[in-house]
Amino acid sequence: MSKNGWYRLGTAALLVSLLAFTCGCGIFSSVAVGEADAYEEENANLVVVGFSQVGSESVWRTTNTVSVQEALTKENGYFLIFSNARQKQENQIKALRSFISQRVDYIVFSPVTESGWDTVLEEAREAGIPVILLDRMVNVEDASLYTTWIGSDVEEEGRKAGRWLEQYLKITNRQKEEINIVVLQGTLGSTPQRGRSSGFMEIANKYINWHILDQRSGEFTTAKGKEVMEQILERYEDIDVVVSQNDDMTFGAIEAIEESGRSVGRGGDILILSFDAVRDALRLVEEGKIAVDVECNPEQGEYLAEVIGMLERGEKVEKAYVVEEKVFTKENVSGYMNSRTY
Ligand code: GZL
Repeated sequence: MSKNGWYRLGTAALLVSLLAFTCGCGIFSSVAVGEADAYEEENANLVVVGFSQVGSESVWRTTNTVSVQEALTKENGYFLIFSNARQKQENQIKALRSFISQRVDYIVFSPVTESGWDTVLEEAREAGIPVILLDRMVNVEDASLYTTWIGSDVEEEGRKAGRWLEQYLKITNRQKEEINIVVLQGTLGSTPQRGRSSGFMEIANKYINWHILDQRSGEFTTAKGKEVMEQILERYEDIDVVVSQNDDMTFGAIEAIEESGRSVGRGGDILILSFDAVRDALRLVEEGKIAVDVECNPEQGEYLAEVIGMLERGEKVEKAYVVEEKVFTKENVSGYMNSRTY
C-alpha cells in the first residue's frame, strides 16, 4: 500500500456506492453493501492512476492510449482513471485537479504544450502525488515538480530527417541545387513540434542552398494538414521538400499535393519527409510516396508500468527514459510491415 493506501479503500467504497446509486437500487441496498465489501476487498490493493491524455488527434495518440490501458489493467494491479483532453490545456488542468481531489496514487500526463503547468504541478506536489510525464515534456522552473519523463528524443528525430535529406541530395548529385522546403508543424509549443523543428534546422542551417519557404501548423491532424498544404501549394510554385511532423498530417498533405496535379516521391515533384512511422504511412514508404519516415514509438505503456512498479517498491527512478526508434525508407521498410501492430 503506498502512502495513499487509505485512499484505495475509500475509493473502492465510494465507487461501489456510486455504482449502487446509479444502478437504481438505492444508495445502500443489502446487495450493494455486500458487493461493497467484496468490491472493497478485491480492489483494496489497486494502484490508482489518473491519466490525462492529449486527445485522439492521430493514430500515434490512440496507439499510445491503448498501450497505457493495456499495461495498467486491474489484473496487473491498477485502477486507471482516463481523461481525454481533446488537445486543450484547460481540460488537462481540470483533469489533474480532479485526480488530486480524488487523491490518486499517481498522476500520468502527456502535456499538450510545454508551458503553463507550474501551478497545477505545485498542487499535486502539495498533495503528495507523484507526477509522471509521458511522451511530451513540461517547461517548468523547478524540475522536482515531476518525478520522471518517458518519451522520445524528438530533437534527434528532427536531425535524423535532416541527415537523410543531406545524404539523399549527395547520392543524387543535387547537393549544390537550390532546395525549397516547407514544414508542416505539429501543435505549436508542443515538445515534438519544438524538437523536430530544432533538430531538422540544426542540419538545414549547414546549407545556404536549403531554403525554408514556409512553416505552418497542421496541429498533427489529417484535415488540418491538408488544409495548410493547400494554402502552401497556392502560394509556392516550386516546392522540392515537405517536412511533415507526423504521418496524419502527411496523409492530408499528399492528398492536397496530388489534387493540385503535382506528384510526390523520389522521382516526383515533391519529396515527403514524415514522422511517427505508423503502418499506413509505412505502406506509403513502400510505395515510394513517402521518402523517409522517422519512427516515434507510442508503445510506452510497459515502460510506464515498470517505472510505477519501481516507485511502488521504493526504488530510485531516472529522471528520463528515452524509447528506442528507427528510420524507415524504401530500402528497409518491407522487413517491418508484418510486425507493425498500429
Ligand atoms: C510525439 C507525439 C506526437 C506524434 C503525433 O511525441 O507527441 O503527437 O508525433 C501525436 O502523431 O499527435
